[in-house]
Amino acid sequence: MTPRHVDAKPYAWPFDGSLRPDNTALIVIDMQTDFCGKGGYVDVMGYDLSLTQAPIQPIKRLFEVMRPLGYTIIHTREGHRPDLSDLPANKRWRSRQIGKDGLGIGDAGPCGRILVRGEPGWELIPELAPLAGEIVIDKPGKGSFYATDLEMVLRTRGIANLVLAGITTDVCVHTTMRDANDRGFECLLLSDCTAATDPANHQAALNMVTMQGGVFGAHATSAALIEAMT
Ligand code: C5J
Repeated sequence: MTPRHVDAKPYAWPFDGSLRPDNTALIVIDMQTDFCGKGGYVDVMGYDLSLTQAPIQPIKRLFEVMRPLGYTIIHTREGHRPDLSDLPANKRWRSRQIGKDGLGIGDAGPCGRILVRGEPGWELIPELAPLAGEIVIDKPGKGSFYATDLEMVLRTRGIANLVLAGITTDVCVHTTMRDANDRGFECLLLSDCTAATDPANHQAALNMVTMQGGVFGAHATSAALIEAMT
């Protein structure tokens, strides 16, 4: 088979040229109202929503290209059980240090209880709603592997290459990329389909990927990925 590579940094990705719909998945991390919608958690914390909203259109475009080609699409949602039995006390305490009026995870905010499963703010945004049959992973932490069946799903489908999109670059996306890399998955972070609540952290997260010959994988634009896939 002719090798297919994406023009990526610091190397043409994937390393072995094996970019195919049957072995490559797109994982879209935490595109929830709580992270990019008015009245959600990021908004309550006072961060600039335009930053975390920036990846919405590029991800939408990626769906339009990857879905008809047959690539696996996976969505994740960060959130906790309504009884908060899976919310560590320190995570809750820290979240209350910055939120308006001391609001934190589990508390009632403008979009319902913050990061609680089933609440309006916890839902994936309608623009990027999963199609029937697409996999949705619910995770209590920042990484997508911890306390989930993501690895089992990827292994069962024969996925070797993982394309990462979503928010936020420096937290849930990076944690997932690092965990995936340790598990042997070949990772590509999409620079325009991810964002952080601080642009400097977004840039730093991209730079980190390029160290040591691609210490966690590589990064590229969605345009470069689309060019390689089509
Ligand atoms: C955060 C995330 N930042 N999805 N979650 O708390 O990155």
